[in-house]
Amino acid sequence: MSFKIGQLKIGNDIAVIIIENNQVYKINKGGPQRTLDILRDCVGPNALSEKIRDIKKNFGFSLLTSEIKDLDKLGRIEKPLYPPEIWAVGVTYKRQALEHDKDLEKRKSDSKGIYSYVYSSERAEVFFKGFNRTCVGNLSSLFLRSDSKQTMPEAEMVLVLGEDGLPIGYTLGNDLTAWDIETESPLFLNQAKIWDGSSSIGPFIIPADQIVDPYLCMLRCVVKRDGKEIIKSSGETSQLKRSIEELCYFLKLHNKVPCGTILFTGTCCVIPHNFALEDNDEVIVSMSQIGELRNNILRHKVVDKNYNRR
Ligand code: DO4
Ligand code: MG
Repeated sequence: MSFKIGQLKIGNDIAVIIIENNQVYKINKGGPQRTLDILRDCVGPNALSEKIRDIKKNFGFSLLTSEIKDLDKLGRIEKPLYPPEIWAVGVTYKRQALEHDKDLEKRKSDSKGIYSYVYSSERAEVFFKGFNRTCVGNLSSLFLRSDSKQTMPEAEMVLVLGEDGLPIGYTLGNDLTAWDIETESPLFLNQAKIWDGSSSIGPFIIPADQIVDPYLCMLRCVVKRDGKEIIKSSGETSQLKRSIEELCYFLKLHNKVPCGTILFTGTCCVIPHNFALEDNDEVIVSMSQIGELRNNILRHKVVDKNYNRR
């Protein structure tokens, strides 16, 4: 049995959905009503598949539709889970390290070479990427900061972590980055990475045992403007510099993240560094095993300054 897991809002209720081939099922009454409840206590790559099989045996599934393309007619596709914490690792792909450093040189930045340094260093770069509230799901809007003129998409494979902080599933993510803020000073990284609507995940979670080899996945990132493709980038996880266990090790080091935490693994889809997302663009992140994560782009309204500089 091979399947994906998601959440669908039907009226005021959230239902966990299981997608098998083209068919979408809902867990029957009495069963778990959130994916986070299913993930609890899961440890190891087979845990999520086994849990779903147990839930099917104990509560049963009901067919919602035999056509996955009709899913959004039945309700609103939610994030595949509401993550308690969102973390990310950065510069795990050489192309990204090189392009970032090249652009810093062009901008005559004082931070010359920092990305290549981090790419090769023993310590992985781990940064906080927010909470459930800063992250959106498939077909929801991602937001640009009003104080950034250059925000770029980052298409990434995302780990869904079990009780022991190792992956029990995978999903896709977009790690929006306010590149102009990040390049102004590395100390502005938090503002360059976290705001309301700064990341998306979805459309579904695939249990870890269904990804034959996580280092053999192809990701694509497309940006459409006025319906036309203006950016097209792709990359393979075979180019990931560090092992998945190594990334999780650095995240968990003296930092016990809760089950259901997600970890963005860095972007392999490098975007030209003069590119900036605009209002009403659409970003599509895809990987054949998981599907397509689509988000349109909106910009936050300017917030008046209610202070004077001392
Ligand atoms: O600080 C840099 C983060 C880079 C990043 O997010 C990535 O490589 O995906
Ligand atoms: Mg990233």
